[in-house]
Amino acid sequence: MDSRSGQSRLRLTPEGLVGGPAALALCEAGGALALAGGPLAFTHARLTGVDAPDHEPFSVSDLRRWIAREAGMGDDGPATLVEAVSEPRRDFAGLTLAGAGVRPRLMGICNVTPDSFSDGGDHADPSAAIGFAMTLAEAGAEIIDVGGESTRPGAAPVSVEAEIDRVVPVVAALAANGLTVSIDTRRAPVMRAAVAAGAAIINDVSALSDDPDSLRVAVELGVPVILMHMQGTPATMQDDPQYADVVAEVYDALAARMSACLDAGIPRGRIAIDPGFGFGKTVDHNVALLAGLARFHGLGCAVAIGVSRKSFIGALTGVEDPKHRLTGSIAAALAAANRGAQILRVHDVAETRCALDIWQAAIDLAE
Ligand code: 7PJ
Repeated sequence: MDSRSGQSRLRLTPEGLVGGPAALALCEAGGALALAGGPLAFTHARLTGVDAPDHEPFSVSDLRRWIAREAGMGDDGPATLVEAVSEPRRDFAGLTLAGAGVRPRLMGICNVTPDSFSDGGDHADPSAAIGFAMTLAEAGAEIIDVGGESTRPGAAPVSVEAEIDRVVPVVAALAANGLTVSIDTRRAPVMRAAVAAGAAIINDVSALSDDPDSLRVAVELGVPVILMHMQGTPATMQDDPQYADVVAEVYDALAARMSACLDAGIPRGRIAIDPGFGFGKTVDHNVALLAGLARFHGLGCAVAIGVSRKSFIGALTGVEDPKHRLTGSIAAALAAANRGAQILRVHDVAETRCALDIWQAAIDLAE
């Protein structure tokens, strides 16, 4: 099995993350390895899994020695895993994701729904949604994520036709204005209609598994995909989510979806993964995923996250109204940036961009 598709039993969590000139100097001196091609690098790694040696955490020099010792293991060995964590990510829908001076890309949320959990009904008609999305782009969103179906528990079902009618005029107008649009849908006919209207990315909260046609259609459409993890279905996913080890299980589930995509013909460079905050997860599960986010770079592709205004932010901060969860959402976005996430899906684009401006300035100046 190819450990880069995550099927190996080895897991590596980068630790000792540094950025900016310090990262470059440490990489040059051999004391750090680039994380997904930078801008961050890691000086240590925690290894888990049955094949992992028992002394940890490893320094990068320890890792090199171990790689040399296990050189015969082929794709199941540490060399392949370390390369997956470290090698530069490809451009995603024309966006550079790796290298010195690069920072996480902002994906602004534009729900064309009457009932999404934090902005339902705010811009349910196409012209309001188009105007809103244009303001997101001006504020710094490099991707606009257009969705026509609420996945919140208890949301009213929407027909495929209604979903297409909601999203297509918005996608078409935004694409005609030169914006990079992702279509947030689980349905193959919506993917097809949205890409025909100019969408450049498919963002599927079921990781191309809900609709039996979706994987085939995504291959045929040839656009990049975001594979998000969900336990259960939107209607019941929050009833009693269970994991023995949430980071390992979400990683394995995403690795399996990634293998399915690779086998079907979607190249790794056209895939991003997303642990799916709030989708069949308790507060503790979400926190563990945020803390352990760096491990997902072992899948060898871009990491996207959506934490904006979610209920675990409300639970951790005591802020009940989703629209008032900005501060917690920004802190969570920065925590993800500090772990090398390349795409941040957010409601509050202008505010998150300001936070990233400071994050980047602090990193680039760090000695
Ligand atoms: C996510 C999403 C997420 C990705 C939604 C909400 C619920 N797509 N679509 N990641 N969440 N990739 O906006 O809170 O976390 S819908």
